[in-house]
Amino acid sequence: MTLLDPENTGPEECSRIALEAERGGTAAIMVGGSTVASNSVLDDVVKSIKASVKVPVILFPNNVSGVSKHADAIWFMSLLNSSNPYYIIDVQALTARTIKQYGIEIISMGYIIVGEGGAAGFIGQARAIAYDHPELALGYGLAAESLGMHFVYLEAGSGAKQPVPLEMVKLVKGNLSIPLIIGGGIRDGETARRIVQAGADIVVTGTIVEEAERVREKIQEIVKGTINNRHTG
Ligand code: 1GP
Repeated sequence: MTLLDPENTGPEECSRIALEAERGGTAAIMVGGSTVASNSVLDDVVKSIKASVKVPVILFPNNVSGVSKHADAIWFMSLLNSSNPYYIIDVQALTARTIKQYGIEIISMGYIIVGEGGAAGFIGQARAIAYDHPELALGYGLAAESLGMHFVYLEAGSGAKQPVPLEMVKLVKGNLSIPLIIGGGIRDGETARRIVQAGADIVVTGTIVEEAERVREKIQEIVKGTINNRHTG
């Protein structure tokens, strides 16, 4: 999946990148960013993307400002390892009624910040799980599953120098029954291939897509890395 941040990129550029990403084989466009502060800016970006692509457009909200009625779906996510209950349950309670009224698809997800954590970790006041403690990531992942959440996302932070380590992906996926999403710092097809081989069901790339001169080719490279490389153990 391709992540676009409306704070970095305007509506026209987002729709151009989204279309190229779709042509490159992305499964969905995710829209969000740690510092999104304007619903109207988000609305404009989502509308513009929706007008140009057929793949689903899924919100990836950072706060109450991450909600738009123009999307197909929303990751209804809880930052499980935040030290602030606001990001665990309060922002969800503040937005749940509006999201239900919008009628967009609601997809529950346990969001776990690991490693450096980037801006998401800072804003979300996460107690980021160090890379050498995969067992802690597993604990939070299993807690998400046991609470009835449908997806788990291990987030290294946008632009992370090192993506989520393979050992952490393996341990979490090896003990989890729900799909695992991995994002943060994935920049090439080979890294995507290794992460999928370790057990990721979904790989998210953002920064590299916003920076790439040839978006379609970059996405093709990453998608190629993920196809037919599924972990089967
Ligand atoms: C961030 O996991 C996503 O929320 C994507 O990270 O920007 O490093 O690809 P990148």
